[in-house]
Amino acid sequence: MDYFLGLDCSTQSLTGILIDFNQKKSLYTYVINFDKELPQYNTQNGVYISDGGKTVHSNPLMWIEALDMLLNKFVLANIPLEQIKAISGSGQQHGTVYLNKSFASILKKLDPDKTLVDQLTNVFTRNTNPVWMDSSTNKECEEIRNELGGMESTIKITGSDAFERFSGPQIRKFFKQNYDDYLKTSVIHLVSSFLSSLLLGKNSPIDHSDGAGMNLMNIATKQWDQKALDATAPDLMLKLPALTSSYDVIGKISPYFVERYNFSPDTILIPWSGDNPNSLIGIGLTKKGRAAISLGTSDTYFTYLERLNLDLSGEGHIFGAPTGEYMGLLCYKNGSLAREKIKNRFDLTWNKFSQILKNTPPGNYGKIMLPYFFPEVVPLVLIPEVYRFGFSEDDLEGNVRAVIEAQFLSMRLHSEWIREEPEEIYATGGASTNKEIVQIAADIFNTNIRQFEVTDSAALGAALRSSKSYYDSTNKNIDWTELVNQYLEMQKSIVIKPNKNYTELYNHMLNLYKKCETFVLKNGENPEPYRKRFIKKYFEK
Ligand code: ADP
Ligand code: XUL
Repeated sequence: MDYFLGLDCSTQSLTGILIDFNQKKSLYTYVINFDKELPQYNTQNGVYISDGGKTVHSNPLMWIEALDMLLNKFVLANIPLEQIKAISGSGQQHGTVYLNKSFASILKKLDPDKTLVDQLTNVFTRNTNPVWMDSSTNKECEEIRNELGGMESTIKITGSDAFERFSGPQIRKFFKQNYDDYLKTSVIHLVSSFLSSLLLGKNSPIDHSDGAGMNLMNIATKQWDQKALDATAPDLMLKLPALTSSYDVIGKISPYFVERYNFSPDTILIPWSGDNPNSLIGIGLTKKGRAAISLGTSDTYFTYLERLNLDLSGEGHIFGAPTGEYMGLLCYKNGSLAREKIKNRFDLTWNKFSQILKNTPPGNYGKIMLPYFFPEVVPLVLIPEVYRFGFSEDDLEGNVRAVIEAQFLSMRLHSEWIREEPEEIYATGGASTNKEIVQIAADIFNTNIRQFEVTDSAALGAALRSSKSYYDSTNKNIDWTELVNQYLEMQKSIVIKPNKNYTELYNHMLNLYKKCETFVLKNGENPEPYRKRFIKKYFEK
């Protein structure tokens, strides 16, 4: 039996998917929701938000406890963990975990009679740690960018401009504000490499794909970049784990898991990676011509890239692809949580929300929203504020349609640099199950959107990555595209087609949206006359 396990520690939950590669199906999936199942940590949507929304942290002990809980669920469900050949995982990107020197020695001698959380309480030099939603490091970004010779040069070195949520600026802030604790830190992990270390029983390397989201790795050589490290914090090289390919075998599972959960001691481990790189594999983007939208806590738009293609305008990112090449990505902070703000404001269910989308017209009578409920990454908005053109915050139907149209108009507008007009866009993440939302995306992009039954593409991608490395290690080489196609072709999917009647309307609305954005963020001309013409053309017949 060729069983593989993929884990995914995302913003709001920890998911485990066990797949049977021979039968090409997922045998068991379990999700631990942090707020609901670990209420003692008092998180909201998996995080702690303070400082007017700028500082966003999570709790690494909560993730550790979730891992114990998840594996217990697998045991209770009589899942034959001893049959698993290989494991990999996925973590929300950019978040950093700060550990003291006891971490490695404690991992080496974990007692299988005790929980992980009981043994790892004192290994941190920071009790809570910044995650991708944090935008409190604007100053540090500026300092790093200047030190590296400006935005273009920062992008050329690290694959992205210096971004508030990226690990380097976050590490710099910690070094500046908590110097003593920085000195006590012997290793700084990403969420992915931190959890990977638990399974491995020692410090795990960081994989090239997730490492690219730190502003510390040289995007061309895939090594730590000494200039970027020096621009960030002193002696940082000594505190960072090694870098490795996403598909390397990094070792075998630690005896703790063998004894406590009955894993086979031969289970091999593949480095964990970021959720977006894992999703790239989980929905099968292993060659050119397709793009994906992931509608999770964050919304992302991403695509596989055969070669390095930098966005010198500074909005997009280049990460590694787990296949060894690259991926281009745009990230929106105002994803599901922004949609939920409107849903909760009017006390709706998702069903009712969808009904409203169905019953309101594309173009929304010219009502435009700039949905910055939280600080935004694309375009950069540090102080959250929602702007409405032509309607009020009490307009139920107007708000529901406006938030969804705004999200996809913005995505279409800002993804031009990587778009290459995909033949099809694949959708994944929690909100991709919502047909009405996906229909609006298809109409705005004027492209077919494929919706999969499996929405946990990050966990599935991790499981598929582990299968690829396992087969490589047994000399049963299967090419990446063949491997993902073999598995994914067996999964159910439906295609949502764009309604061509709205192509022209959305082309106009895209310009209108751009004018509204430029007006608010760059002191552009007042969009009102253009908006009036739009209304006249489409709604006053
Ligand atoms: P993450 O992996 O980032 O934690 P998920 O991909 O699991 O997030 O997505 C979780 C989100 O999916 C929830 O916050 C919720 O808003 C959204 N969601 C779930 N069901 C629906 C639905 N039917 N329509 C729209 N959004 C939904
Ligand atoms: C990507 C990003 C988010 C996180 C959480 O750059 O910040 O997508 O990975 O999902």
